[in-house]
Amino acid sequence: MGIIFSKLWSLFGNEEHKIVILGLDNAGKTTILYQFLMHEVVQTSPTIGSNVEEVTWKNIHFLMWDLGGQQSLRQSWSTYFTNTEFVILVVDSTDSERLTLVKAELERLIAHEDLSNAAFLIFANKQDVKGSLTPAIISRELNLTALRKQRWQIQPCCALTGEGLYPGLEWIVSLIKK
Ligand SMILES: Nc1nc2c(ncn2[C@@H]2O[C@H](COP(=O)(O)OP(=O)(O)OP(=O)(O)O)[C@@H](O)[C@H]2O)c(=O)[nH]1
Ligand SMILES: [Mg+2]
Repeated sequence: MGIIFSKLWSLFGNEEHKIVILGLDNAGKTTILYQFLMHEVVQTSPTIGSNVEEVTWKNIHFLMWDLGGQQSLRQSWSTYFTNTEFVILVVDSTDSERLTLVKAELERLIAHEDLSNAAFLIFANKQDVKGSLTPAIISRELNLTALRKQRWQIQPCCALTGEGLYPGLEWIVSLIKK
């Protein structure tokens, strides 16, 4: 009965799905959040704390939390993890020097018990910049294929034009509809 009710509830589009948007500072998280919300590029400054917005797409409601990515703020990411269904990990594809740091953060995330059932969408952002790392290289450097516990997908994108963002969200929708 509970399952039937929750299926019906989600069919009528009343359910809200929690997404946390994570990644190092300057990766493009806030830019992505406001592309989803307003379909435009907003002027950002480094996020201190968080931004949260309700985004509706294809009649599915998302609660999107965008957290500040500076080193001193990453410690407090975990306070946002309860009930998180999806993690969007935003990678700056022009920042090859800090990929090992991204890998270390990802390892911390996948090991966190509150995220053990979450699915991970990795945005390889800033693909508009010439010479940016390809999704294949980022996958390899982050060792994504070793990720077995959680479902994951990597998606190239450009937050400035919005290209690639909705194919990423579509993957999330496909998991919700399963
Ligand atoms: N060229 C290019 N620049 C981008 C892209 N996405 C974001 N940026 C720029 O990258 C800078 C940082 O973007 P933010 O969205 O503020 O980054 P953030 O991940 O929220 O950073 P923190 O809040 O410090 O964690 C801004 O100048 C954006 O305009 C992109 O796809 N391509
Ligand atoms: Mg930000």
